Amino acid sequence: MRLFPVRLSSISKMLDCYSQYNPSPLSIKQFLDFGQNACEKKSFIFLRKELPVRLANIMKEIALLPDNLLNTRSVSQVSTWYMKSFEEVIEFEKAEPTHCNLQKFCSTIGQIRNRHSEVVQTMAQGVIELKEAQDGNVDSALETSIQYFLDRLYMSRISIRMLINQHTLLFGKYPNEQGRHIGCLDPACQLSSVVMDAYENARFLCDQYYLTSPELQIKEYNQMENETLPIRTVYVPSHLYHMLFELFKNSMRAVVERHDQDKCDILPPIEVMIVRGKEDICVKISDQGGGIPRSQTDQLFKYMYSTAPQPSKSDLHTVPLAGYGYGLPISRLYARYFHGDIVLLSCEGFGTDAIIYMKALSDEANELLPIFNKTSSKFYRATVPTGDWSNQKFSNRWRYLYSQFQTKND
Ligand code: P4A
Repeated sequence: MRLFPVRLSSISKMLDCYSQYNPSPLSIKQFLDFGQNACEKKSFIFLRKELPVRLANIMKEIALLPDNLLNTRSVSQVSTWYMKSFEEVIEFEKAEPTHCNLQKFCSTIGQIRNRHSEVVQTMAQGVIELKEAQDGNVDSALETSIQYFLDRLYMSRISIRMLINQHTLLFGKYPNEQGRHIGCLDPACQLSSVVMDAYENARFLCDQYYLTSPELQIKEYNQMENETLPIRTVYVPSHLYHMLFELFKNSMRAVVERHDQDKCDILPPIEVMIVRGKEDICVKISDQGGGIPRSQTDQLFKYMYSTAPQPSKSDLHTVPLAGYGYGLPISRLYARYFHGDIVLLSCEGFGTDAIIYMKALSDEANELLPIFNKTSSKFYRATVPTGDWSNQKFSNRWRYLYSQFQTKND
């Protein structure tokens, strides 16, 4: 009978201990070098410390969430998953890197990845539960801390999944015969092919939903090399695909809805420009979808605005092309994860440019990781941020516009 509380308290001591370490960010170059001289023991020894450090850092922040969010069924579910995973990975703290233990480790972290596969949907559900419990009254202080927290939680999750994927792809049961790929990294990722792939899949959805879709035009400009060669870089193609797919869905929705009235109208194409400079690689997606006011571009990255109850899944045609889920905020996290970014520039009345920035040099593409410390914990205790500029809140107008979007498409 005494076993349980004793074990529980030792786990929470471990959590305190590991949360005091800062995560160690890796660069794309380090992931690549490491994968090319793959050593499973080294990877195991790194991960058995680094995984609990990253888990503990974010678990400390989960614990600081306001009670009304933490106590929702969904968020306490997520919190339980983290506890369980921390417990499982900590088992390897002092394990010898024997063949048997290495195998067990692989399957344990694989299980952890599966356990956490629905964290994003579940957190979104938690936010809906909170909204409902408060009759839709979520003050701006609460909204700000939810934004702050979710950005950090999802970034931590992206990074943990990257570490797990690299290890399991390189050393797991099915060692990869993926050609040039190093785990989930492509050392020669051709940007235009990821662009076309994302476009085709977004277009498929667009055609199903609207019975039409805009064309694609791609241009490349390579400042650095022979201009006839397609631009390539070291990157995680699935991350880039995720960002592009999301941006294409937005552009297609804007273009088709804007030109809907006039059935004979030819849809203006979506133009993609891929550019390599010395420091940055940019992928710019330009559409003539009518754009949005400048005051609302920031709102598109807010989790609270994109959180709406799921439409019924029974009728495929009720699922809108874009607008649900956390597409944009999470896409921006993917870009920022390796010190890139996503920026939206809209000309209201004409169209929108979305730019994906990536670091051109793989040793500058470092993981960007949340660190739990005094500064981050202060954030959760902060009350309403008092403005020190004479601006006004414009959120009401956007809320109204967004509700128009939702009803139109649901
Ligand atoms: N104009 N421009 C965009 C949208 C509109 C746009 C839009 C009405 C707004 C919300 C939305 C999808 C599209 C665009 C490209 C972008 C982002 C927004 O990358 O043309 O879903 C939430």
